[in-house]
Amino acid sequence: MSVELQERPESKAETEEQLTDGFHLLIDALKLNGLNTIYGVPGIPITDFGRLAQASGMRVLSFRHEQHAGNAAAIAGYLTKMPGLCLTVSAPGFLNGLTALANATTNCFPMILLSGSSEREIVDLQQGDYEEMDQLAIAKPLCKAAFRVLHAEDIGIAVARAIRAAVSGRPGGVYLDLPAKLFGQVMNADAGAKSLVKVIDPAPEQLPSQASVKRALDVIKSAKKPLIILGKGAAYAQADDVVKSFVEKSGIPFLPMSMAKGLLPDMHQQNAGAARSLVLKESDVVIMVGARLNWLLSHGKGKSWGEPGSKRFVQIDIEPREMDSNVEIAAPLVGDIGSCLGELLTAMGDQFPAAPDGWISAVNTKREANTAKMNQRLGSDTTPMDFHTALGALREIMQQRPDAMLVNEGANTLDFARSIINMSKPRKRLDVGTWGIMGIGMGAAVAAAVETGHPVLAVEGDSAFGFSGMEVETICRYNLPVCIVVFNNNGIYRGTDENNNGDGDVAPTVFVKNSRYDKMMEAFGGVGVYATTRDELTTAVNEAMDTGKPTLINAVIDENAGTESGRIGNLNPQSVVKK
Ligand code: ADP
Ligand code: TZD
Ligand code: MG
Repeated sequence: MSVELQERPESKAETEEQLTDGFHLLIDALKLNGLNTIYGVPGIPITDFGRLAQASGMRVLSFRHEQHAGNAAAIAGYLTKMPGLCLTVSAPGFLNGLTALANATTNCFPMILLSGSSEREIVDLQQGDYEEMDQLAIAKPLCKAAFRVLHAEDIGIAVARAIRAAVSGRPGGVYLDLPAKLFGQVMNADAGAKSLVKVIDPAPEQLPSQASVKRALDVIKSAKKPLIILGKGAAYAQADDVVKSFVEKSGIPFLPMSMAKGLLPDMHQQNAGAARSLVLKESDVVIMVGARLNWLLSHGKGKSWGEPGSKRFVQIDIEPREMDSNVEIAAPLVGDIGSCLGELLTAMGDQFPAAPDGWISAVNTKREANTAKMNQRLGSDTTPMDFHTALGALREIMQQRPDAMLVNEGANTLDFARSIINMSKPRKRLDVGTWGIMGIGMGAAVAAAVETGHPVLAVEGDSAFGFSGMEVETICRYNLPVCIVVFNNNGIYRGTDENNNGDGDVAPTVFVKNSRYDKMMEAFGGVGVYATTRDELTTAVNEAMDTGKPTLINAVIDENAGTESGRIGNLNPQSVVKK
């Protein structure tokens, strides 16, 4: 009897105790840190997590394939400076998301891949659990940091660590491993709330040393033919005013890397993009601002850079190990773009010597000549359209709609669009980035629409589009203002390759001729347009951008128009042995 009496008040207390669990703690931890959007694909063990997150007011966007959800998360990170979230199921879903995580890390975009995983005890003994895989070990070499959470009370600290790892220093991808059992773990709600961490100042300013500022300024002042190269790190930094002040106060010509286009308007008179070969070859001091001297800049050496030893580099980067990665850096400036350029501006004072006249006029002359040549080609109105006809039309549209977001992938479709379509505002151009990866298109388009609310124009090679094409259903489902233009030239680079071996197969680069990608969009209730002329293309894009309706325009492009590998044919080994 006495035992019974003692037990009763205890069990009453138990029923009154407010509880929380792993599901809710994770949602609360993310929301506490302002992370309110999840891109993912549901399934065991995270289905209920997605439902509960949505019920809690988070935006949960389901994709058809994790890679595209991951690409969306990466672009969300690039646009917001806070990690984009990608949610995947264990093993196969995790692996599908991993390409995006690795790509984000390579591009210095902050994202967190949250993946459900199977039970540690079974995985570690390799006893064949449902979707068994040692995900943490596999993720580690492909991202900036990887953590596993085994206890509900650690969720708060794990999310905090993941956020800091993603956005501090050089941004990148972070993996958070969430075993199925974690979600159902129950704990006292008050203790749970106390276990959450709101990250204070996740990406603190990083000031350069005064000595490095002085050294950089001395090098810049000594230049006769200075050049500034702006990279996507500078766009990411959101220090737009400081970048503009530095460029304009110095009067130095600048060259924007692909995704840095629009950081200063492409029409800016110091933009040396149209005189690229000249400025790379002739410059004597090159100021790198958030751009790496990787393959995209021929590693800072070789023929395109002129005489060996003719250059000195100033490099501004948040990652100290980037310095001297390919060539000697005469003046490394380690810190965030805003702080470094701010310090340089202060040190420049009011009496900063203007960039030498002869250099500026040589650059201007070259730029004007090349621009005039290009403008002539852009007026072209061929049917079937070639790249200049179709992109001439899109260039005009983008000029009239400076707030629109541009997504771009393909080979010729990418290279021509990059040089033809001017950008007027920062972080509007999203493309294949450091790896030249195909398949970012629809994920980037979804994130661009969701994160900015502006209309999105996705300019896609027909091959490039195919990598993420099924996500047109996602775009229709969420009714996003995305207009996709598929540059349909019947294949990879061009549609004219032939197979002569007699087996009846087409060549490896050729697709079904005259495909109707527009019908894919119609299948999900979007608008499909088949465009063969410049006028038809212009009308259809304008209508899509005005109405905001999900639209796919199949733009018929002359199958002879492209070249192998677009502008990077030099990287493409070709056999000289004919058999
Ligand atoms: P691009 O492809 O446009 O040339 P990269 O991706 O090669 O640009 O280079 C971007 C660089 O910017 C990286 O080296 C990265 O460390 C750096 N970076 C990123 N964010 C910042 C920042 N806030 N401040 C300074 N450097 C940054
Ligand atoms: N797979 C992945 C993931 N990334 C890649 N970059 C490639 C394959 C190889 N590749 C390119 O580099 S461009 C490209 C492929 C398949 C497609 C080019 O064809 P397209 O563009 O139709 O998209 P154009 O306009 O016909 O040149
Ligand atoms: Mg093509």
